[in-house]
Amino acid sequence: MTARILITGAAGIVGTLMRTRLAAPDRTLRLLDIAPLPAAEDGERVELVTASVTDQAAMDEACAGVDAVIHLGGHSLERPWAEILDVNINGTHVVLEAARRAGVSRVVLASSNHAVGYYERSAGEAGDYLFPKPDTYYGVSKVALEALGSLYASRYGMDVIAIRIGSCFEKPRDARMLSTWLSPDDGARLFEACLSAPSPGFRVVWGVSDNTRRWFSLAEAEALGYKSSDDSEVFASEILAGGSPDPDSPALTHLGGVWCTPEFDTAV
Ligand code: 15L
Repeated sequence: MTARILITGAAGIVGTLMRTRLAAPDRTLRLLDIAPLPAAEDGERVELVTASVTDQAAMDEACAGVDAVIHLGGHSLERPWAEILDVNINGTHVVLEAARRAGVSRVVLASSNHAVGYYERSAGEAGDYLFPKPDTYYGVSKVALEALGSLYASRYGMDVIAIRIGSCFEKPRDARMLSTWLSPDDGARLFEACLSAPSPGFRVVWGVSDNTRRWFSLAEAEALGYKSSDDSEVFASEILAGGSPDPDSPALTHLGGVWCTPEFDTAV
């Protein structure tokens, strides 16, 4: 059991979903975000840190005494290049560097399906380690995050696992998410596997539940010890109540869905 874990971006959607799910009696979660975090509940073993992932001194301090880092911090949607470069790309470097300096040998990085969003669905199941094909600047930042993770694993012998998360929400929100959904409980199972797999070195795994309509491979995640228990199909009738969408609609032709459409061209 990993005793003390630093979670960056802990006030975000995934961070909030993981806060209770990664809690354990013999574990302390150090929750870090630039945004306000809800106060600790009675008996909750958390430490709250207000800091930016771009602040090296603050991140050095936040990494002191932790056994592992789960890096969820950064913009979770498309943003202008300067913001992506600063917060997502530079921020990931700052976090990895802080972990290295503090002697934290295991880091789990939140990558995204948008690192490979321009792959067409017609190519079949998306395998592990698919060569990058980002759909946005945000997707580029996730490719950079994976590259930085690889560098820190190769150069410093750290264990770094990048999870290409599909769509991690309480429930799937649309037809595409019937394929890309990572249930919060499966998300916690996957993070636990990433924290405890013996000497994984550098890995890239898909973060997805075992959905009936799944687009992504489970092989590499399962090799780390992950076993999904959820399937979005239980939400299918509710989501598709208004009818099934055209499989040729932009939301369904590429892994990244509508992120591949011109509306997401924020080239500034
Ligand atoms: C992501 O990477 C986003 O952070 C999240 O908000 C969702 O849009 C998700 O991908 C997705 O593709 O559904």
